[in-house]
Amino acid sequence: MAILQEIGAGLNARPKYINPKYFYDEYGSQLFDEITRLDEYYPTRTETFLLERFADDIARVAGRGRVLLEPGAGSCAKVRLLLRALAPACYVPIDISRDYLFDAARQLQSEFTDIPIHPIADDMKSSIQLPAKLDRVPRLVFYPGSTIGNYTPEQAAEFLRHVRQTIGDEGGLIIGVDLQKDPDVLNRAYNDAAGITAAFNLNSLTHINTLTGADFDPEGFRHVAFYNEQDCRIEMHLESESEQQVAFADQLVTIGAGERILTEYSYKYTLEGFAQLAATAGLTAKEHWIDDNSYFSLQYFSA
Ligand code: AVI
Repeated sequence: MAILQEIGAGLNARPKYINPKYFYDEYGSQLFDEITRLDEYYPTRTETFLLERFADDIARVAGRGRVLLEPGAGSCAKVRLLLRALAPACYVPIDISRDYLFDAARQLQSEFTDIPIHPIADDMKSSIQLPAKLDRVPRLVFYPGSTIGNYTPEQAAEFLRHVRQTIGDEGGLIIGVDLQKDPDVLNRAYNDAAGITAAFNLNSLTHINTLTGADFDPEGFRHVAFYNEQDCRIEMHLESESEQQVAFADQLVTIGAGERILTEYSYKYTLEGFAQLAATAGLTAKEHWIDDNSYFSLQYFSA
């Protein structure tokens, strides 16, 4: 079973790791929602402000009447702030959670009756098949939330290459990218006083227990998050309080006292650094929008 193999490989690696996708069962998604409303967690609030404030300018630069594709669209929340301004020929939200995606798309369609919405349940790795009449309409990819920050730079470059392939020679990309800043601001954002991020991190163990029948005891672990200044990334780990053995699949995994399981990277970029990365994928930086604190950016790239 692929999932047992994937998680098992991480638990047997040195250092141990768990893929951040395991944060997101139903409870984890609720916790993430709570994170986005925390005082300390500036990214969502700041990006929302930028989308509201600059929607018309973004549409002027990125172009109206395009086919708008959103990988990992989920609840399609942020695109609402751009749809009127962009007036796309068609909006194509893409997500692997089929039921959730189709519900969100149906709701959106009832609010934006004049914009055709064509949800696709996929992981964005395969090529996108659209109605033939849209073949010649330039494509625009929308990738908000600094989700790109959760990829290593190599994975990010691979994703951007895929975007470049998807949009062809006439297309563009609007992307939300979190910026490098005072490490205190970053450390606070991932170590909130209410402990929501800690609960979110620990929930990956409960989720893995449910999926695989493992017997992780979340109380035996502590949330650790810090900004690694050298690599310009937040690292989240789960640190074992004591030496313990966890039953996983047909093995017993030993986790030493103080040993950490890596659960997430969240890379922070400079505008120049991200433009360079995108250039390796054949994307050209055209415009960006940032808040007064220079905390977060929306960036537009063309093919
Ligand atoms: C989803 N992603 C952009 C979030 C981030 O900030 O890297 C996930 C997150 N992890 C802890 N808090 C939020």
